[in-house]
Amino acid sequence: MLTEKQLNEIREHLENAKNPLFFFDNDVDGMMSFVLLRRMIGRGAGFAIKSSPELDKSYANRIDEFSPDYIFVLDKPMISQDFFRSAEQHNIPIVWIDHHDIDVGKLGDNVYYYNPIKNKEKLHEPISYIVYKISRRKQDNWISLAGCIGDNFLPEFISEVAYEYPELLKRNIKSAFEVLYNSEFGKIISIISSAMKDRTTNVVFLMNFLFKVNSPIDILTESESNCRILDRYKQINHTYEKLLEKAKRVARSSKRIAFFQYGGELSMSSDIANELSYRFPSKIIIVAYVKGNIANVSVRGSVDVRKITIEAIKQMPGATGGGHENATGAKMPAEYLLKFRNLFEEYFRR
Ligand SMILES: [Mn+2]
Repeated sequence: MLTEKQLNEIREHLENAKNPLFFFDNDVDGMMSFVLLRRMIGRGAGFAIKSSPELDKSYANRIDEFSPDYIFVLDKPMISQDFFRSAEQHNIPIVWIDHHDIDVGKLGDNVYYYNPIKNKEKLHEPISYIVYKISRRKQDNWISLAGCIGDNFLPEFISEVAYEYPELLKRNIKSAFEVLYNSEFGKIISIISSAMKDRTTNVVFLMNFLFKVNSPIDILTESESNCRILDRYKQINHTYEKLLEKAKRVARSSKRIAFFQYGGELSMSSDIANELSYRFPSKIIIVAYVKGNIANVSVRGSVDVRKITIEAIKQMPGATGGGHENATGAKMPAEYLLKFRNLFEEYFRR
């Protein structure tokens, strides 16, 4: 966690900022982090960053467009040199709050970098957790919770939210996945996530809705103000449920390794892989989304799957990948997919 001193510094930056510009990671944790700060100070525009892993120079145009006096970057591990240069030229401080374990190198005098992993206790709480400790707005605890669950993290204040909304959350929930797949509250994360994959105008609509919304129930209950968001969710969720059914059938009939491949317009491999790993905890899950001759693969397992993922991509020209011990991702020419699968089969037969 950040220290109280660091939290105070960030509060001070936020107070000083009269016209802040926010950039945040394109996921639920990133979005909720921005929403929490926006609700706290009531000003500032925000953009989800779609370039990965870096906040790239295309976003520097936003600096000219908005002439901010402060830039806040949330949940993003890297910022391009062009972006830094543009902020420096305009003399704009950058407050950068991240939780990825990465070496950012030497930063300019105008950059204030905060990362809990650099502190004594090397924890990497989601940014929406940290930002909630900054805003201290109790009424927003559920917004922070949604961001945390999106990052597979169970915060201690879940009991408060469960107490306030017993119809959405049971007491004694044991894991973030349990919230996601086994509670009404979990739907909120899927709703936000699917809305973020929508056209820009609809993402703006979502943000404006979240600036004002009073309770999680207002997200889940269909009304004039959120029907656009819920329609999108229903459409994506329909596709998701159909794919998941197929994937579950595959997982049920497979031994150690469940391999599921699909195509179509929407990439959902990490979502499907996560849910399969929750429903089949003893199996190693490989989900591949194939489009044209590229395969996007998500791997999950309760054993170390990173080692074999990295070993495998080394044998495949043009493949990239990596991640955490129990969750990895890889991108490869589709022709290697069978080889990738076979390497896992062989490795875990040993
Ligand atoms: Mn993120």
